[in-house]
Amino acid sequence: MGRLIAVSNRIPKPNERYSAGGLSVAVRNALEHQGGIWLGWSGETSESTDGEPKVSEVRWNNVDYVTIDLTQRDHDEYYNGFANRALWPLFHHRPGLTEFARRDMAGYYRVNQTFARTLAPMLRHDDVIWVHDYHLIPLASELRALGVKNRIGFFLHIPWPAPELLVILPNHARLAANLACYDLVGFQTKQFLDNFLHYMREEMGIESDPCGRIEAFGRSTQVGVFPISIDTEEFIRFAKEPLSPTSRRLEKSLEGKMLALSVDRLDYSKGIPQRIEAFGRFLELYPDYRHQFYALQIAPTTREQIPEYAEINREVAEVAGRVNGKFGDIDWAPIRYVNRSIARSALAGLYRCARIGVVTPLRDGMNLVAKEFVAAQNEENPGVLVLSRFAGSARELRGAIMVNPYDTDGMAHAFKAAFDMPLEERISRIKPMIHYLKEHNVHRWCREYLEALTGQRAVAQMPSVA
Ligand code: GDG
Repeated sequence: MGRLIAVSNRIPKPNERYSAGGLSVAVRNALEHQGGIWLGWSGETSESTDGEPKVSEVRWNNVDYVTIDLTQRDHDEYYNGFANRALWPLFHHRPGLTEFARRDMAGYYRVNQTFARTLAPMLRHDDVIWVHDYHLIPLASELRALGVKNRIGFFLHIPWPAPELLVILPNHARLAANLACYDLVGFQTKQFLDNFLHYMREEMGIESDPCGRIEAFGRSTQVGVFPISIDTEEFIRFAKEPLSPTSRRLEKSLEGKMLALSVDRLDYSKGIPQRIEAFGRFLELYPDYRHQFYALQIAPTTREQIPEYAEINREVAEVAGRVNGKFGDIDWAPIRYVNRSIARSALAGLYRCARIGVVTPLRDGMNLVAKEFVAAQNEENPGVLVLSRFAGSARELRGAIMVNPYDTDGMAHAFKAAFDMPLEERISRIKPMIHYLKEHNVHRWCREYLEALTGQRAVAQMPSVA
């Protein structure tokens, strides 16, 4: 294999090794090992005078980090528009929040063209290209249009929707044709892969063979399931370190009460208001638990320029205030809400302080927080994971208490079961999951994907489960 070329909407800073997430660490390891390029948006907007975008390059440990500025219009149409107001809500099964505008769609294709035009002249014939996520679905077709013949893979980090929802997008057929320009398309779960194959069969009349190969639009594309994971050893290591000052402050403030912890980007797909509502219901059904626990929600703001995100911010603050007002006392309030980011190295300690980890998205590609929570637990005295059946990780983390986040009473009962769970059962649930995550870490995910992309491994259609 030649060099590895990774492309994603945003890329980490070259020297940001430990503050970056597991995905960045794994992709960066592969890039440094093979040598290569990581291309993405700089996070900046600037107006171009000659029609060409501002491109910056930094070389660090065998890797060229290449970033492109967007114009304000690109940013509005491609990022805030088509990617985050059309694809994100629709792929998370929220058609009511989906705003489709032809202008945004044109911006989406235009930015993908800009990425392709920037990348194509940098390529060597044996480079292998790995494209990440929904912002860049058309990138391979734009590269192919420029004559690029290299192997190109795509990995979708978010769900692929059911066919009857996908067809709401006026350009659904074009997106499918865009995907067919890749040599390998990876999904997080078998359900998302099945949604895609079902769409290809029903809408396009294209069948896959038993190995997950589809012949469409004059090309052959392999599809497969590659559930992403975390840097498990890193989390275990972090969790074993002495508690950070942040975790110590938290532990002290609990005054011996139990902690239910949730960590999410502030996003309507994560089910945060429904979860806080369920804590209110829990206190209504089981008043003996008043003063017995704190539910801490950490939710840093994201995508704040998009109106639906300002709305979820308001909604979470409102429901947390209401539940605290109704069930709180002069010396205790059940919900603690922190609307900002916590240092990555402190997160593992917080996970370890928690009796329950509450991860209840309405729909989620994988959800790495669920895996991080499990990896951070003390095997001799672990916490309990309460997990939405609609998170991709529910397919693997079978030792969790599974919930339906739309069922407030069901969630309330699950909180009680989790708080009451005897030590022996907590241990017997957590141990196989930790063992599974040690085996299935993000480095393995990265290796298996790249081996499949370069034809060194057959694609497994069904991942193993914990
Ligand atoms: C997309 C898909 C898929 C969160 N708050 C803080 C913080 N985080 C970190 C977590 C975790 C990451 O952010 C969030 O990852 P998730 O997987 O939970 O969710 P998305 O951001 O929606 O990611 C998702 C993922 O891509 C990977 O394929 O699993 O389904 O939606 O690592 O720890 N990190 C820090 N402070 C915080 O306050 N440092």
